[in-house]
Amino acid sequence: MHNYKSNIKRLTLVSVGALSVLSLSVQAAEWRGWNIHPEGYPNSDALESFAEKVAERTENRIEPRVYHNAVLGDQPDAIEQTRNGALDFANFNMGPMGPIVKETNVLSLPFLFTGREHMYEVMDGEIGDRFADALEEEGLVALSWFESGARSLYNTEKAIETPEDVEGLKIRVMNNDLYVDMIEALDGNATPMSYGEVYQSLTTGVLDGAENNFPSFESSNHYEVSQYYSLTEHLIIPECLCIAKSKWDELSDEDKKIVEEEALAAAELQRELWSEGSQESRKIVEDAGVEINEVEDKEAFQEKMQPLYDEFIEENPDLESLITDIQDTI
Ligand code: GTR
Repeated sequence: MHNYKSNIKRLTLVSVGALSVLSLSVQAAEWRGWNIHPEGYPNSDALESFAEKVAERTENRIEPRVYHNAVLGDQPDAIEQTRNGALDFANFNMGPMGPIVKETNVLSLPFLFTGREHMYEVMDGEIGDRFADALEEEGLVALSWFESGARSLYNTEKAIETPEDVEGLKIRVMNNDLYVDMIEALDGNATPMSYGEVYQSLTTGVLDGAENNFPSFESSNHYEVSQYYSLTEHLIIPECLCIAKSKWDELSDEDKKIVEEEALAAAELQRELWSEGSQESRKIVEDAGVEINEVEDKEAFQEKMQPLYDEFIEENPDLESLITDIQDTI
């Protein structure tokens, strides 16, 4: 009896010991990944696939884990956390990146890209590498580029057909002064706000509207409280799959190769899922009664954005050639 008991005790001790060794090694390999979107969103599925494949191919030397729904903080916060290594990887939109990596502000100039193909062409080529270099200087290694469709204006009041329709509307923008200027150029009132607060602000009237692509308009449920979606398609902003540079620098060449290849595969998957997901989201919001209108005269909006370009180039003369190089890529 006594012997049996002590055997059990020994066994327990051994297994507890084994467990803690196991959890130590898991801890050492776990990568915390930030994601703003809920599960099932195209980006979320792509990140999950990245995590799974990296774990598999590195035989769990690296175990990326994706934390969805911005539970690890809002985007500007998460950017900081990834730069200082508190987070290991993330999918970031280049919009809120502007205040930190000034080159990326170029990507927030309205109507810069003529469409998603143009954006792919630019970001997958040598110009994309220039952005990646700028990000790396600030502690972020951009391994691949996701897309985020085209952002359009939506609001609780009316269909927007002309720039004048925006006058006086309180519109939420992402955290970047360029977007404040963008809405003010249309005589609207811009409110920078984190994504997670927008739904509530639309219901209480703190905001009249916001701007985003179909998948985000749908998955954030903003469509439940914002009846008009107008196809201004004023912003096409790439997103990155970024790794903390401190983490990246620790990797062996073999693991770097695996992580990079899987990040590229994840981007390919995300882009595929995006096309499908975007159409599905559009249908969901339409079925729910959202009024979607084409904007016939987009040039009218584009013209209003010229002062933004002029001011931007005046303040950042060194970035003018980057803008023209993008415009000339086609
Ligand atoms: C989404 C984007 C997010 C976030 C969000 C927002 O389209 O994927 O990263 O930037 O928009 O409006 O804050």
